[in-house]
Amino acid sequence: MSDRLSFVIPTLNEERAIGPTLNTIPVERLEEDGFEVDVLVIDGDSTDDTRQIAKDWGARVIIEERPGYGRAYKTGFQEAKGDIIVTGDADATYPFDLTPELLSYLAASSDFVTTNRFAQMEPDAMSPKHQFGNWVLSTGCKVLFGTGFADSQSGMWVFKREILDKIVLTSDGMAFSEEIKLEAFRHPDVNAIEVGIPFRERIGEIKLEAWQDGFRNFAFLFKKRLGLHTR
Ligand SMILES: Nc1nc2c(ncn2[C@@H]2O[C@H](COP(=O)(O)OP(=O)(O)OP(=O)(O)O)[C@@H](O)[C@H]2O)c(=O)[nH]1
Ligand SMILES: [Mg+2]
Repeated sequence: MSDRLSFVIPTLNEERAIGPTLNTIPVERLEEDGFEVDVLVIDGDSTDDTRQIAKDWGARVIIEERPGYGRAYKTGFQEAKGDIIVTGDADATYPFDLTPELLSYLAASSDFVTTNRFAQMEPDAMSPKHQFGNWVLSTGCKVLFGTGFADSQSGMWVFKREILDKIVLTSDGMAFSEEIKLEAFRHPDVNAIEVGIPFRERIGEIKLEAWQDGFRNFAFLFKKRLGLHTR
């Protein structure tokens, strides 16, 4: 396995959470394991201290003022130099401390690992409304595409960079999360799996707009199924 690892983390006004999030990346442990670690923060139009806090921590801060979660990731993936990419929100919810364990799936034979937050979710980590929305979208993925994953909206993925040459990512919004999973799971040359992780309560304000994003995500699934999505 190669030894360059890029963390790609999108931020929009996460001044309370970005520090605690970055602090959970086990940089020393990963370096001991032979990885060169590169941490990228892809900042949207933050008006708070997010960028400064990330810079002070030692992250490479890239400004992507075009709006959208998916847009931030597309820019981040272009900038990431690692042969392996690890993603997650800047809200202290995802267990970056478990990166070494997640990497072991790539060493075994997987190319793309997505995570299932329902496996070990803290009480209050996700509202019943969001859990229901996630269930609807995960079921939509199964019905429309025949692919099975439990958590279509999880934002923590660990994957080999080379898969980006095989899959097509079009969404600029929150639907990016289900799109990358659908692309990876449906590609015949990509070995994709889902594994359970702990999921913690968010620090700071959620950016997801439940009804609007939920509806857009659902519409995205139909368009993708009909081949109407565009690059
Ligand atoms: N650069 C950039 N980052 C964004 C944008 N919108 C959201 N983010 C970041 O993307 C991550 C996901 O947003 P969240 O608000 O946590 O939404 P979510 O994770 O889908 O919702 P939960 O699953 O309930 O946590 C966070 O780190 C946000 O700061 C954006 O337009 N631009
Ligand atoms: Mg989040």
